[in-house]
Amino acid sequence: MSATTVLIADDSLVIRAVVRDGLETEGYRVVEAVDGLDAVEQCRADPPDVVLLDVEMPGLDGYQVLTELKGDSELRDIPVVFLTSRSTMDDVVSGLRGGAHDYLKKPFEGAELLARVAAASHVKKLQDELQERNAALEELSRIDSLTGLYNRRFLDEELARRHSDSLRHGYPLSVVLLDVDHFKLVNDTYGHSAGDQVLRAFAGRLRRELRAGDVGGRWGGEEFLLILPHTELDGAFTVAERIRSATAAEPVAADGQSITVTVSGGCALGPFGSSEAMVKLADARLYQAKLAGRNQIATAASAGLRAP
Ligand code: GH3
Ligand code: MG
Repeated sequence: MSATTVLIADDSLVIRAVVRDGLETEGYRVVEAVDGLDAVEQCRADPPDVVLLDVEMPGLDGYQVLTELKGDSELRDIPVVFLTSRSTMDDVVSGLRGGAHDYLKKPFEGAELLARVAAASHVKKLQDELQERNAALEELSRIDSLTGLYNRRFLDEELARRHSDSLRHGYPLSVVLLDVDHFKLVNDTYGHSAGDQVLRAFAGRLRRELRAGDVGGRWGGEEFLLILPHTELDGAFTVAERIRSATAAEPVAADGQSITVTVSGGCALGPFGSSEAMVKLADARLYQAKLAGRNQIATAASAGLRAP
């Protein structure tokens, strides 16, 4: 793990040297700022874990630096400890009200400096851990637990984003809805757990077939949605058809059995109307493909196309 970085912002060379000395012996990495503006710039360039901030400095004073840091979403969580020779309660209170984590009155003892920096650094570590956990949870909330693909919630949001982006920038956007044929029969014949394994294997195939920039996920049950930006209908058909033919050609090994499934698909080219309308059209074409005998991909031009 890298060392905790403390930025000391003070216009006094002596104070900076004393602080550096005390903190470096304890294993901290120390960077120095000579005034308020320098402190803000250094925080933006390389955010430290803790800021020790003098109140009276030329240019921006400590309160103004604090305001800058708190107004920046990338920097607002860095704990700030004021170093102040002003010791009235008003000064302390206005610092804390402005979002400072703590304060230290000059002149200070080395031991007190270390204790306050350690406490501030501990708070920062907990905050960082919480943020990482939140990011992991956020990622999990987009993922379907059976297949590891994106789930319906994410696909809805992503398609709405891509839909408005393709309208704004004028590029084609295709969607493909794929549905496993007679999947109820797979469950009834081989059991639900074998059915689950078939869905997982199909998800793996989708992942392999999609290009960077394409998005695929589980729309629900045994239905999967592909979002293909910058893709015309023939391109969408090619992708879907590749997945269809590979699925039909390669049986899945599940619970000691070899299970062959087929998929049908419907493609729609946009952008038009709304993202929901695009999926609705793909769904209507998927229905045509089912009616026409399954194991085929339907596009606008002609329902029930299958490559030779
Ligand atoms: P079609 O060719 O017309 O699509 O027929 P189908 O049997 O695939 O369609 P139907 O909608 O009648 O049945 C879908 C089945 O998929 C029923 C449902 O129990 C099953 N299913 C949905 N989600 C899962 C799942 O997560 N695991 C398993 N094993 N089965 C699932
Ligand atoms: Mg089905």
